[in-house]
Amino acid sequence: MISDLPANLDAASQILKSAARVAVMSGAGISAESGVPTFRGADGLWEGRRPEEVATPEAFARDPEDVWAFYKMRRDLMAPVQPNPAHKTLAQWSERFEPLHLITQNIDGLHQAAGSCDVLELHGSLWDTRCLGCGIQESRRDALEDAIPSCPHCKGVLRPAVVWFGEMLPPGALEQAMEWASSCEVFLCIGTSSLVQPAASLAMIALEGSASVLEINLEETPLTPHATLHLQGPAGEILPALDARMRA
Ligand code: BJW
Ligand code: ZN
Repeated sequence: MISDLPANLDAASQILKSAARVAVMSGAGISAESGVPTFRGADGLWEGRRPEEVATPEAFARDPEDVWAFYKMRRDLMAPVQPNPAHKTLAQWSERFEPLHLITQNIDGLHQAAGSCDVLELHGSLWDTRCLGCGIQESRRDALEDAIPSCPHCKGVLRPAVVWFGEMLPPGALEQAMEWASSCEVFLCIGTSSLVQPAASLAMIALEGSASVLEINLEETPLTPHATLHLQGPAGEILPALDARMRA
């Protein structure tokens, strides 16, 4: 299924050309070509550390300074990073499709930096904090100097406003994503290992709703056997190639 990329690109562009309602799910792989490490696999962010050490509420309760050090490292790493041709193509497609619903598991903000509006961030944002005291969530792009930053409103402990394992998604986010997945004609699944729930189930919901599911990934994933087409390659090349074929 994954061997003939040119034929799959032709087939995928035909499917997209005749579609109006498109939903997109992006994962860490879409930002890899911008220089953002993915989570799993060689050189991934989890390599050498167990996710439960840094991405659970229990880890934060145990050692908030250590967890903040991980997120501050990622804020420093992300600050100069720019969107790549995959993010930019999707931003252009918001004009082409009516509608294009963009769902991301990423916390990096690169879709918005590329010009996409109304991005549904299933796992929160690296740039937002939430206060454990008063609950206020706000954007904090400034450098957070303290080892454990505190709330400017109530002096409570701040945490990154991201979704850790064992936590619920932001209120309403899953419901919105499920609605988009069940009502789209094409569901594009880009650069995700399709391992983390409930995000991974959205492609299956789209299939149940008779959508075509197009997967763009360097590798096969648990979704691949179910996908209508698997486009194997870097998202930053595949998406512009699809765009060019759709214009031809
Ligand atoms: C490229 C590329 C290029 C590279 N081009 N491609 C049901 C069954 C089993 C378990 C569960 C379940 N329901 C809930 C769970 C537990 C858990 C879960 O799913 N665990 C699994 C790991 C087994 N889920 C949760 O806890 C979720 N909460 C929840 O469900 O609440 C209700 C509930 C609670 C408790 C019990 C039951 C129900 C919350 C999940 C939150 C995930 N959070 C993280 C961290 C966010 C903050 C941060 O960034 O620090 O989100 S974990 C991490 O994984 C991050 C990512 O968004 C997420 C997905 O990763 P992604 O994007 O797929 O990245 P990678 O690295 O895995 O893959 C990259 C892919 O790109 C690869 O395939 C590459 O090949 C590819 N690639 N370069 C194209 N250039
Ligand atoms: Zn507060």
